[in-house]
Order: sequence, then structure tokens, then C-alpha cells
Amino acid sequence: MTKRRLSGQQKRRIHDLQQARLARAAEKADRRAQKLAEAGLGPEQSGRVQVNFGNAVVVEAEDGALVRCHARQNLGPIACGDRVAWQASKEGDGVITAIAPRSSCLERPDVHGNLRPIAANLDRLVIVVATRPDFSEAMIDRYLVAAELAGIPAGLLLNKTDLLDDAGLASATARLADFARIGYPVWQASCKREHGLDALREALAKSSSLLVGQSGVGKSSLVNALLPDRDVRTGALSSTGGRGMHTTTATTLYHLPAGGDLIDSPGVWEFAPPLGTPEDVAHGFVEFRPLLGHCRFSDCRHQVEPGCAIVEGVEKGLIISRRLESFRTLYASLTS
Ligand SMILES: Nc1nc2c(ncn2[C@@H]2O[C@H](COP(=O)(O)OP(=O)(O)OP(=O)(O)O)[C@@H](O)[C@H]2O)c(=O)[nH]1
Ligand SMILES: [Mg+2]
Ligand SMILES: [Zn+2]
Repeated sequence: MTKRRLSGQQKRRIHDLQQARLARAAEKADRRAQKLAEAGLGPEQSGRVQVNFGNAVVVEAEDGALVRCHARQNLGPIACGDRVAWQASKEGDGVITAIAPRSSCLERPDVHGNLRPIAANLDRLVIVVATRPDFSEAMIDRYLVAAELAGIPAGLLLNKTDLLDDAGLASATARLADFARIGYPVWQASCKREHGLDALREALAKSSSLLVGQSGVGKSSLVNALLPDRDVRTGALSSTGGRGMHTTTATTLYHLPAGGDLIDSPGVWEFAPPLGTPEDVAHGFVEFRPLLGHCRFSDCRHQVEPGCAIVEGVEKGLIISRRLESFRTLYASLTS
């Protein structure tokens, strides 16, 4: 099949169709929840959302049992990792009746600007990158801004190091060194050669981490490598362009053997952080923070204003100029 580029209009149409389907699915889940409730429900129990299929979720009950649940629409979108109250129906599935307050939640806006939760109650975001498919520093920045604004510590993981010779590894490491310099841990791993997994196991133990990144970078392969008793479906890269094939379709939580959880998410081509105000954007760049409030103008936008502390920070070598460019691109997207 020949590859075809979709026009903006076609993309919007596809998106609108998908939104309509999602809305119908949510209504269906709502009706299903009502029907189950009418048939009589058991006592309220607590549980944690393990898989989010969109129209239904799998809840892990206190005793470890997995129950397919539907939710009332008025609860709002449910996220993988949510702690919930649910009630069993006579038919064996359940109804979610409440979502507990989230300690944190990573969200992304859809094209209409509505925020969609990716996963909740996270202690860490792991941005997985590889050189096949190659990574983009700007996309890493966008994930980092989302993590900073959600108050979730983030780290980077360069996977597939087995594909790199010494020069390739040195070059990828140098590209990621800027992120290490501003304080983000950078791990390296090869799922294929089982390299770097012990350090990762140690870093992820006893906490809840979400794996994000482009399709095909090896997020599900990492789950398989870290949880040897699991067999999560992984996909090959397409022969044209080396892109992943969107193998994972539902965000899923797995328990780590040493305690803690690892959440696998479907890969994306593009990621945009949810941004509130222009000030948010600057706060999302962690190394800007000590300089914010030191510009000559209190309403400085860090663009062309004289006496800008961020621009001076670049001149003094405190801020990497590529990060200022990333900031400006995000700022422009917000104000345009
Ligand atoms: N050489 C090599 N290949 C790897 C490694 N990790 C994963 N792969 C391969 O990369 C391809 C994609 O892996 P997945 O684990 O499905 O990638 P993913 O990030 O989960 O992709 P999505 O679910 O689409 O987001 C598969 O063919 C894997 O075998 C690695 O460390 N080295
Ligand atoms: Mg996957
Ligand atoms: Zn400024």
C-alpha cells in the first residue's frame, strides 16, 4: 500500500469521527452502568484502575481480582492508576462510583483543547527514546514541561543501545547530556541484550512510573524485560521510515516484582503539554526558575525585551539556547 499524507481537513474529520465514537462509547458505558445498578449492586469496595480501554476499564480489587468496570459519565474521564470505589454487579462486572483525589496526573489536550488524563497517581515519568525511531529534543522538552507542571519527577531512558556502535552511542549520549546537566536522570538500556536493566529496576522500585514516548521505542519491551513473567505484545518497526506501528492500544499498569508499578502507554507521534498561562510555560523549564522574576520588566516574555534574565542566562552559559528556542516555540503556540 502506498503511503498517503492526510490533509489537515482529513485529519480533523478523522479526529471528529473518533470523538463521536468515543462519546457514543461513553454513553454506552453510562447506560451499561445504569442497567447494572438497576439489577442491584454489591457493597462498595476500593480498587485501582489497571487498564483503561476508554469505554471500559479493568479494576484490580483489594483481593487482586480483576473486574471489568463501567463508569458513570458524570465522574469525568478515568485514568489508568486511579484509585476508585466500585460495586460488583450480579453479572460479574462492576460500576465505578467514585474516583479518589489524585496525587498527580499526566494529561494531554486533544485537538479541541480538552484535557485527557494519560495516567494518575504517578511518582515518575520515564520518557523512553531510541535512535530507531530517532528522538527529537523538542519532544522531550514538551514531555518535561508537562511533567514539571504536573509536579511529576521525570527521567529519560535511551533504549536500544545495542543498535549503536561506540560513535553512535557517544553522539546519542551527548545529545542527552544537556538534560542530565539540568538535573534529569538519564538511563541507558538494551532490552535485546538485557543491558542496564538492574539500574532501572533499582530506580523504579517501590514507586509508580509511567513509560511514555514515540511508538516503537520499546516501552512494552521494557515491561517484558523488567517483568519476566509477563508477555506484553510488542510490535516491529515498519520497513518504511522505521516508525513503530502503535502496538499498545490501552494504557496498562503492571506490578513490579520489587514493589511499585510500571505503566505502559500507547506511543504517540506528537505530544503537547497542557499549558494554562504564558507564565506556566516558563515554569515548565526547570532551569529558568531561579532566574524568573529577575528580568528588567516584570511582565517580560523572554523574547526580545532588554534586560531579560533568561537571555542573559543563555549568554552566561546557565541556559542552553536550544531550550530557550523550545520555550519560545511553546510560548508562541499558546499565544497564537
Ligand atoms: N534492537 C533492539 N530492539 C528493541 C529493543 N527494545 C525493543 N526493541 C524492538 O523495537 C520494536 C518496538 O518495540 P515495542 O516494545 O513494541 O515498542 P513500544 O514503544 O511499546 O511501541 P508502541 O506500543 O507502539 O508505543 C520491537 O520490534 C522490539 O523488539 C532493544 O533494546 N534493542
Ligand atoms: Mg507498546
Ligand atoms: Zn525575560
